[in-house]
Amino acid sequence: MSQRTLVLLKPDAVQRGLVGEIIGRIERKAGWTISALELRTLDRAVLEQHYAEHVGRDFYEPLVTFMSSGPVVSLVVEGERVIEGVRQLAGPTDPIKAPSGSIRGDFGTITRENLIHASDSEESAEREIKIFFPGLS
Ligand code: 3AN
Repeated sequence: MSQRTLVLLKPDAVQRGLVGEIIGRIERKAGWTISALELRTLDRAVLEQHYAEHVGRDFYEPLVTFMSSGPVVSLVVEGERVIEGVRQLAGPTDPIKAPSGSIRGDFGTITRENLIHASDSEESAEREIKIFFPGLS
């Protein structure tokens, strides 16, 4: 089943020079393609939409501060079971609990600075793609 998903390479990934490494892992999965890609620094309004479900949580303010601290790479990836697949490549939210071989497991230590966001469902993917790439049909 072909799907599309919204992926963000967070400010820590860009600042640490891990963009090529992470996109390379995505590109090497058979049949997945990148259909949109942009580097930009996110403002609060975009982050409030993107993280609407987390507003009011104790980690929300530090998360928004971190996510607006430098440029992120946003991309849309399309392909077979790509929603579950990119989340599998990313690993669990807490990088210390993430297995070796996953992006968070290989490169992360801090839950907030966990390198990558990937949509968690088809509904989230469509909602998030509209936020980051409103011109994409
Ligand atoms: P995931 O990105 O694994 O789907 P979410 O959607 O639950 O995780 O959380 C969104 C982001 O919020 C995470 N990627 C992480 O940066 C941050 N976050 C989530 N839980 C925590 C936490 N307990 N402490 C600090 N930051 C958190």
